[in-house]
Amino acid sequence: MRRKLAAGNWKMNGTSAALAELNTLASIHPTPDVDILICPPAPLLSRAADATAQSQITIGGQDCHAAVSGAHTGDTSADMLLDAGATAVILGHSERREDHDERNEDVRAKARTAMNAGLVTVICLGESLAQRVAANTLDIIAGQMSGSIPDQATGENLVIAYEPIWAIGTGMVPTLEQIAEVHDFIRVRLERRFGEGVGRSVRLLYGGSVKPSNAAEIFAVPNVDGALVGGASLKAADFSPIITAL
Ligand code: G2H
Repeated sequence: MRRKLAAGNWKMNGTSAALAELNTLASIHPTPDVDILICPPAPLLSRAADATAQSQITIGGQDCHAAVSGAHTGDTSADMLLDAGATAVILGHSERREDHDERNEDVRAKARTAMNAGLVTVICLGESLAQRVAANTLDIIAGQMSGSIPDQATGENLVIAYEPIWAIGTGMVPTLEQIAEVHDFIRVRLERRFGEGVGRSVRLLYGGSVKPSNAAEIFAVPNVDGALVGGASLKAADFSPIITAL
């Protein structure tokens, strides 16, 4: 049985004042029956970990470098994330793929390093609107899966987030049938590559304009094990009903 996961991606939002939202979230959900992961900006990580230390909320990074350490100005290593109190890291988000030209092989190298360090990796996949319109969605997802997911993936160290690029921060959400089609496709390919045991244990999140108003219907879709939530994770008042809907 896969445990549900509500993951919040704060992106480049929030300063120390935002940590109060974590206290509020923890007080609303003292004993959640789902996993809750918040990924704040890197400078907030250790204070976010401190703020949630007495709660069930876990903390994650939004990226890490493929190298273990070295001359990489401005970058953050997997070990640094762990040291700051993170237990997970988002990798290959479409904003990183676009803004930083991250290719599948870059994501795979980062994931390998993060898994070796002991982090849970939330690897993001998703098609552009042009790819969707051209009926290339499943081919794109297949290529991203084989290119971005390392061979050492397990049900414990891998979470996949399906995030259609055209649905991110736009308010546009795919139909439930479109979400189901892609999640089923990802599940089948995981089982084929890693075997049924691992393939069935990897959690599949949907991401892209998840809100309190649409969370329940998305969570009812087969093979949706939770959500990666951006804008609606910034305020406890918005994220809490999404957690409850899981
Ligand atoms: C997709 C998502 C979080 P939002 O990027 O990763 O953002 O919920 O704001 O669309």
